[in-house]
Formats: sequence, C-alpha cells, structure tokens
Amino acid sequence: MSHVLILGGDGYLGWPTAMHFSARGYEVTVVDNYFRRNACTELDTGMLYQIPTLIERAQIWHEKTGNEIKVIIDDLAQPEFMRSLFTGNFKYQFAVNKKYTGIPETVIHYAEQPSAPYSLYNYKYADITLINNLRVTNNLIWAIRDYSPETHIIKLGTMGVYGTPNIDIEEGWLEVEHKGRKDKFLFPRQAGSLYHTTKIMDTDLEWFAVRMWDLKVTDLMQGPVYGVETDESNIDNRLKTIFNYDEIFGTIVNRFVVQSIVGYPLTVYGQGGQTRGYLNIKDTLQCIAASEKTPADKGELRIMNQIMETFTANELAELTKKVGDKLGYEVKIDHIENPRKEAEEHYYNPTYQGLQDIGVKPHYLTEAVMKRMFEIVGKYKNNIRKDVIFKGVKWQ
Ligand code: USQ
Repeated sequence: MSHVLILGGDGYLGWPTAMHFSARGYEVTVVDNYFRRNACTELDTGMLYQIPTLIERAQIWHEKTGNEIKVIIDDLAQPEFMRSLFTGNFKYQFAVNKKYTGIPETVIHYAEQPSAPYSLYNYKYADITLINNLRVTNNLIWAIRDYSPETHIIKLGTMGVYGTPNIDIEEGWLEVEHKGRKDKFLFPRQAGSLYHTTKIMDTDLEWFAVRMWDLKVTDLMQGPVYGVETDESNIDNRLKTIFNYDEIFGTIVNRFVVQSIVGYPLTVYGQGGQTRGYLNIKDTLQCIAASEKTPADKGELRIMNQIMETFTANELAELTKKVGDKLGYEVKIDHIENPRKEAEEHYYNPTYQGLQDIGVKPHYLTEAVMKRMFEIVGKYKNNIRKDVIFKGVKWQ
C-alpha cells in the first residue's frame, strides 16, 4: 500500500483529504499542530459546529470504517521534527499499529497559515504567517533531499499568487521572447496579501529544490474553496470538516450561505467585480488524488491551476440570493467598503485545463449544490454568531 503523509491534516482540506486516501486503501499519516483551531480560539471566530480533536476523529474513522489514519501532533516548523517523519524517530498520538509506516511515497503539504486577512491583521500574525509558511516548506524540501528524494511533494498553492494581471494567466509558466531569444519562466507573480506572498516564496523554494536536487514537485494553484460535505464525512456527522464563516478564516461562498441563513445582508466588498476561480471541496480531493496518481517527474516542478469556474463577488451574491430566496430566507445584498486593497473591476482569464487533462471531473456551483449547502448549514443556525461575520480588518 502506498503511504501518503499529510502535513496540516487537521484543516479544512487536510482532514477530508486524509479520509479520502484512507478510504481508498492508502496508508495515511496526518500531522498537525492545531494552529488553525488555536488561532480561531484566540481570535474568537466562532464555529458552525464543534469538531472532535484530530485524535478523536481518527478514532471515530477507525471505528466506523476499520481503516487507520495515524496521527502525530507536533510543529513542522521545527526542523528536527520534520526530519523525524522520515526516520521514524517520533511518537504517534494515535495509531492502531504503532510500527513506523516508513518513508512516504507522497507528501501532501497543507501545513500553512491559509488566511489572507489573518496575515494582515497585525505584525504578530504577519510574522507567524511568514515564518511558519516558509520554514515548513524549507524544512520539507531539506528533509526530502536528505532522506527521501524519490518522494513526490504535492503542495497546495494559490491562484492569488498571480494577482489580477491584464493578460491571460497560464498554468504556472510563461514563455517569454526577448530581443529575439526565448525562454520559459514562472508566470509573473504579484500577490495581493502577505499570505499570498508567502505562497510565491514557497514556490520559489520548491523551484530551487527541483533545479538543485531533482526533486519531484506538484504545486496546485487553488482558488477559494466552498462546501461542507465530502463522501467520507457523510459516514458520520463527527467526521465533518472545520467550517468557518467569520471574516478571517471563512471564504466567500461559505460566508454568504451562513449570512443568508441568519438574515445578515451579504457582505460584497466594494463594487463586487472581483473575479476569482472557485471550486467545490470535493474537487480539491479529486485534484489531489489525480496528482498523486500521476506524479511529477524527477527534476520537474509541475504547476496546475486548481479552479473549476470563475465568478465575480456580485455573481456569487446573486446566486446565493436566488437560492436563499427560493428557500424563504429573503436575502439582502449589501456593498460595504472594501477592507482589502484589490482591484474591484479587472480582466481575469486564467487557464485551468491541466487537472481536467489528468482526469478531474468538475462539480459546478449550481443552484442545487448551493441549496444542499443551505440545508446543511441551516441545521446549525442556532450556533451562528452574527458578531464575528464582519469586523472590518483593514489591509492598509
Ligand atoms: N469577498 C467579498 N465579501 C466577503 C468575503 C470575500 O466580497 O465577505 C471577496 C474578496 O474581496 C475577494 C474574494 O471575495 O475578492 C475572495 O475572498 P475569500 O475571502 O473567499 O478568499 P481569499 O481571501 O482570496 O482566500 C481564500 C483562501 C486562501 C486561498 C485563496 C485562493 O482563504 O487560502 O489561497 O482563497 S485565491 O483567492 O485564488 O487566492
């Protein structure tokens, strides 16, 4: 059985990814330091529902399916801990079979501070974002270089590294002709937040490692994700992923559904022409799975744009209103002063064919899909706190 090591296995995407691979017969190990949970507690962000600890989740998963997800709770920014994952010199906090599974064939790297607003909240959080994201990535490439250069790294990147350029966005690379000569370079990056800037730097670290040590790396430039359930979380309610709807950790579609349910006017920032590429959480899992099955070659940095369709913030608000109104929620749309510094009307034409070429079949954000989100979120209506929805964390 192939062994998949998931860094950041407690997060919105990490835990569903762990179950996805475990359900398909992989050996799965997850590592997390509970950063996200602790940050949510510190910032008092509210939760749609409480989730069990990672250890409890793995126990529930084992009880329900007979499959094992091994759990290690520790800090990947500590180089010795990262390196121990490749030597077996660490302790499992949960494992049915305590024997070291061995070096993973694939490492999925989600272990980053993922929120743009968090990274601009204050200096302390900016520093945490920068140090954590770069150290974990640097620790990983060195550990792989030293112990396991055949291991395929799949790192979650972000579409936000490209910004909103006035030219078409390619999948990672751009062929440039200059004074009669041609070469291929990383597509120009110009991030709109400090968090997104760390993702540019991550890619640069990986690109260095690929050129210098011939590592195998896939970098998936993902857009904002929406959704609550996955096939595996439907097995037991307690297996659901963490769901934030606050301004710091919540993303737009999830937020809009929650806002509609509690009668909070939808918070479209500014003019609402901001266009992004979106995807269902189920498609994140498909994309990671398809990437695992078709690893990058030695000495290859493979970059794919992980989005399924594009929307403006206004279009998302209109769709949410349409679905919400049909369900009797009387949704209002508000245009509030944009707390971010971003273009509110711009050209946006990204390419995103690579993942579909390796077998991903998109789930689109239809009215039916959004209706299902309303149904699930609606069950937790009484847990929703209006005071955390918008605090107005200014980016400037
Ligand atoms: N927006 C609103 N109202 C809201 C929330 C967001 O109009 O209440 C707008 C934002 O101004 C932005 C867009 O919706 O233009 C997306 O914002 P978001 O908060 O849903 O997502 P973002 O901050 O861009 O970050 C999220 C994830 C991050 C990931 C990124 C992909 O948190 O981890 O990297 O999506 S991307 O946006 O393509 O860079």
